[in-house]
Amino acid sequence: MTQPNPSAIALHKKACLIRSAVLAAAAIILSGILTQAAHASDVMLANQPSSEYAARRQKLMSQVKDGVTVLIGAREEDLGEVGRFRQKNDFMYLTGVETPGAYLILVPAGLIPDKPGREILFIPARNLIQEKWTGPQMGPGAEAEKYFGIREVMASDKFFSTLLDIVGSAPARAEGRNQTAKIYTVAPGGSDAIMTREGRFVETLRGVSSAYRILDVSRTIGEMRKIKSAGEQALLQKAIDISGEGQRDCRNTVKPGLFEYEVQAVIEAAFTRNGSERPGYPSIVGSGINSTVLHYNENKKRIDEGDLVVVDVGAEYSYYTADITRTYPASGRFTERQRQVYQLVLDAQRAAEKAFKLGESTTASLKQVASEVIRSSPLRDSHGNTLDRYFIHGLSHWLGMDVHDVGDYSKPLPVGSVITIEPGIYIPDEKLGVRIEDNYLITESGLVKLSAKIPSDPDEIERLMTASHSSASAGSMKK
Ligand SMILES: [Mn+2]
Repeated sequence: MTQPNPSAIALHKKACLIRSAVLAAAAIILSGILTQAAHASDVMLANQPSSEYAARRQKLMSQVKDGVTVLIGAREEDLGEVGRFRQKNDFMYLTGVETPGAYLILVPAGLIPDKPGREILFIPARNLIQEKWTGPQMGPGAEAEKYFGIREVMASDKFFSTLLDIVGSAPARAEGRNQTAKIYTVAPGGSDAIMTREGRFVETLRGVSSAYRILDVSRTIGEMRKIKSAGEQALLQKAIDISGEGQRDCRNTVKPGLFEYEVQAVIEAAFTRNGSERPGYPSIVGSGINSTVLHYNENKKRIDEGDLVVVDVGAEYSYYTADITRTYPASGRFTERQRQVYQLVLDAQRAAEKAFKLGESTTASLKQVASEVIRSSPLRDSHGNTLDRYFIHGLSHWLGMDVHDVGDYSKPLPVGSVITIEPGIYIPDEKLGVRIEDNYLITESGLVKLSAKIPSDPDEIERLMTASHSSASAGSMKK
């Protein structure tokens, strides 16, 4: 299958933007970046020091000693014309490099007898014509090596031949009847995996030699990413605090007559205004019947009097995303039924928090606690059933660079991991959905609720909504 060259299309589409001064300006900016790099011993890459990325690569190589690890970075055209460039999370986690079209090869020490380890980043050679549109890019070579803190930075078009050289010089290992050289990569899954770049990479390798054994490294990286360093925790806290600003503006805005997308706009404006690059996932603003649809994100309905509005949003900050859900009564006051269900969801969340025991609790054990709270409540649906049948999703997931972050769930929650606790009850017959979701860090002394400052108490929510709505009408009276 052939593909058009998307970057050529992009250049054509943007041709009206040509400014001859841009290239000169770009060159000046780039020289500024490089000068800065030459003086800084530890460059910050997406708000984390290059030394931290280097330590992650070392740790990965200490766990994957019997083969070469290869990662493929995102390309400018991967999101087409609609998306801003975003590096892939595994690649970002190990390099901090946001240059489009990059590759990484890690060769652990001793894989090639008597040779030290190697880490090679491949980035495209500079293209001054392209840079007129996309801005200055760092090219391969010594300056990039210093800037990124990576031992070798070569041109992307050398990636495949360099990989074959390295694999060829590693001694083949007898394994069963075959002589194999192991290549670890993020192997794609699913039925159309072969259509992905990673899938084509794997197929190409298989075409070169049947002696290659290609293995998935994503679980190993996933277990590393599960434990957040102090620096990562700070970025998550920032993402959570920005999401709190969005929830506050939402609380002050939401009212009957507005469309869900108007509320979404207010929330995402708060994200952008506070330095968030993008929402970590499509914002969910679901009112009335939509409050019972878990991943509703069309946000097109007009909010009615008496609706509950489920607002599940998360700002992304430097590649880390929050995931906060609040449920608001559109008119500023819960009905008695809404308040009972809301209080039950809150009780379930608090019970799960309280039940947490380091070294024992798993996401499954916490879910059991929350479900039991809902099951044992006297509240019933119109058929007399208990409400636990309306708690239809998991209680918790890892949170990090991915909103549903990577990592195994089978073991007790470890220190340094970050989870959500998000019970919910969704009764379509009553057009009544409630979800309350907060974010927690696991520490030696227990759970720390990172989103504690974002109000979820029903009395407080009513008080704050009433105060903001009456001050809004007082403001309009003055005019
Ligand atoms: Mn969530």
